[in-house]
Amino acid sequence: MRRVIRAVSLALLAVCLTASAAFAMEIKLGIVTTPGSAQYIVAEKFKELVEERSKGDITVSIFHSASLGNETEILQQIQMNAVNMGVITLGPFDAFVPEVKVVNFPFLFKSYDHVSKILDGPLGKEVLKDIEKAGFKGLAFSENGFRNLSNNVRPVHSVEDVDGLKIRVMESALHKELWRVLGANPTPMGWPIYSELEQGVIDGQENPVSVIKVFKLYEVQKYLSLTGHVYSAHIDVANLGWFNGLDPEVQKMLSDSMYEAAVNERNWNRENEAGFLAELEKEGMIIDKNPDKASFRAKAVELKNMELFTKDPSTAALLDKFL
Ligand code: EAX
Repeated sequence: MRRVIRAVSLALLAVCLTASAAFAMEIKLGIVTTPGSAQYIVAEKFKELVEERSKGDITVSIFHSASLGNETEILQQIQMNAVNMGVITLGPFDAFVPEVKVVNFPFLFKSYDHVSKILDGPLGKEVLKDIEKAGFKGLAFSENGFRNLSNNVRPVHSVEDVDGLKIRVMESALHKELWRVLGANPTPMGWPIYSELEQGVIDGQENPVSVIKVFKLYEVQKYLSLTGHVYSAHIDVANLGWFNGLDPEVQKMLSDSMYEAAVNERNWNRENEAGFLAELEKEGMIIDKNPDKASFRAKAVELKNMELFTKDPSTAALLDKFL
């Protein structure tokens, strides 16, 4: 009898384990930055919402601090579904989907309100749809913010002051071309870049205030100019085939959760930007709060007529809609 009971309970246990395995799902999500960063704040909120709403059936594992490699490598892993999702800066994205570089066009957005209006509207949806061509499901836009130039050589007020500076840029043809047009010597590199700045391999870099603060770049950069030259978004993505294979209710829950996580992070960035800037000043950075943006814009606008935007008709058409 005892043997029978044992056999039955083992069978029951096996059924339970199979049933829970059928429901349980782990989502692997990759980012290149560390806890406290914008991407992490998106990932963390997404994890919280999804685990709560799925009542624990779905867990989200966040692989951060470039433990999976740089953003280009994370995107490749998402394409293969070795990683299911990511919060990826738009810079490295344009090698996979040329159209997305339109969002990084210099001086495209007037303000954060303008950004929300466009990226949450039909044009933003069009960009998210475009990335499906490369096997990505675009769920939402989150942000690093407006990018500003920092360097260790001299104060930069107008574009002439950029001349010859060795500036690290994201791994993106657009960013490389932009800094070439502005007169710099652009050097593409994946993130992180602290030690390259510290060792003087590069003179400067460009990033939003939140990134300069969170990654303590003020320790290795002296001059900051609030050029605001490019709005730096992240696209919050999933592997398209994996996502489409999920139950429609789960898809909706993941989309809604990612959108809420993105809006929550954008608000964090926007509410904290002035405070972060004050801290950079306190840390001793010499800040030009009112550089001659018009001089930057006059050169940057030339990009519109370059191959980068003219070669691919669909990218050119999308840029026209944005401008
Ligand atoms: O999110 O590579 C970059 O300059 C990004 O802005 C960085 O990953 C911080």
